[in-house]
Amino acid sequence: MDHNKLALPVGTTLDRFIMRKQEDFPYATGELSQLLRDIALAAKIVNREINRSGLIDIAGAYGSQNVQGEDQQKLDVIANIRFIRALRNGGEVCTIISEEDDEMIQTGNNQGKYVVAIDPLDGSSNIDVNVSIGTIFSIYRRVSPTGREGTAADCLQPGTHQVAAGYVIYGSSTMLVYTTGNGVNGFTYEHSLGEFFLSHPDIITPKTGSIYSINEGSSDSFSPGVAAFVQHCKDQQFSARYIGSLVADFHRNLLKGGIYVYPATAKNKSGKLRLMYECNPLAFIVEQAGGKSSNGTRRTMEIEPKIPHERCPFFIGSKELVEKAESFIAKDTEACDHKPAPEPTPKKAVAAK
Ligand code: AHM
Ligand code: MG
Repeated sequence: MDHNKLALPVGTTLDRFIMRKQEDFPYATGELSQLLRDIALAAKIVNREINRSGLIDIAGAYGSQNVQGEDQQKLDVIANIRFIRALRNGGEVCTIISEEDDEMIQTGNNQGKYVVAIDPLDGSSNIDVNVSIGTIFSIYRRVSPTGREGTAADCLQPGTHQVAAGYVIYGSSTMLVYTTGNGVNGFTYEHSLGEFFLSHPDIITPKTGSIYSINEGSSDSFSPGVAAFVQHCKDQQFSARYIGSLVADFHRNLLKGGIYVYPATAKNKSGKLRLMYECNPLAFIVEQAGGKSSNGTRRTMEIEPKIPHERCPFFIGSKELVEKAESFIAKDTEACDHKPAPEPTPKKAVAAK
């Protein structure tokens, strides 16, 4: 009897995977590895809180608004506390910027080499209705000298400077997906063992796809380029899939092929999503998986951030689809450039006295 069949191996845990990867870099100090483990620990705790949110009084509105004037859910606040606490206790991070906080958060670990940008719970308006939600994070090496608090320059680096990024999706199963710039790997949480196990090694996103994800409720205020791209998706008989929870929409498209778009609209003139907490980390992941991310005209990760809560239009997913969207936008821009300038309005004749 083959004993292995009686007890199948459980697979590679996230901890072991991180350790093995660290061994590839002989001079690595282990701090980044520890930081990723801190994030995974907080994710487990947040996962627990989310799972019991229907049973105890932590679903629903907290009664306050975040810095961007959006209603905070209780779980938004809880997730923010959990991640900040884990990062502070870990000691590797000097400064955090969070979608939920107005100001930079100094952890007191002035020797910490890293800064973290985090959206602790994205799509949280979906909590009450059992729709998948997520955490999105981005890790940068500080640029200021250690031994003092992190600075705005540490926190406002372009996405190309990320050393790691990832997300956690709290869905029908809970997964952590991350990159350190050497491919993308996904881990599924095994509740009974309390561990993330490698389930999606070396994720590669399809070059193209037939899913488009955009909130068409705002179509009246799409630019002509975006409207033409959406029409193109319909002409190709693509499937429209939009949950309204970025991590869930992104994760599906990453695995199946497709495009997620949050363009500029009348309500959100620069788009709704935040460059530092949502766009850059997912852009790093999608590029590492062979996909593409853009603001419609420019690579997301090359945008120089000016403020932590900066927003930008977002086109992300399969390379060919993002390029297609960009080409519709470029045609529209060209058409605008070639339109004759409007005739100046004639000045009213001043009545002679
Ligand atoms: P949040 O950070 O306040 O949760 O908002 C971000 C969410 C994304 O998860 C989602 O894709 C988008 O907002 C949905 O916005 P809309 O309802 O305008 O389509
Ligand atoms: Mg968010």
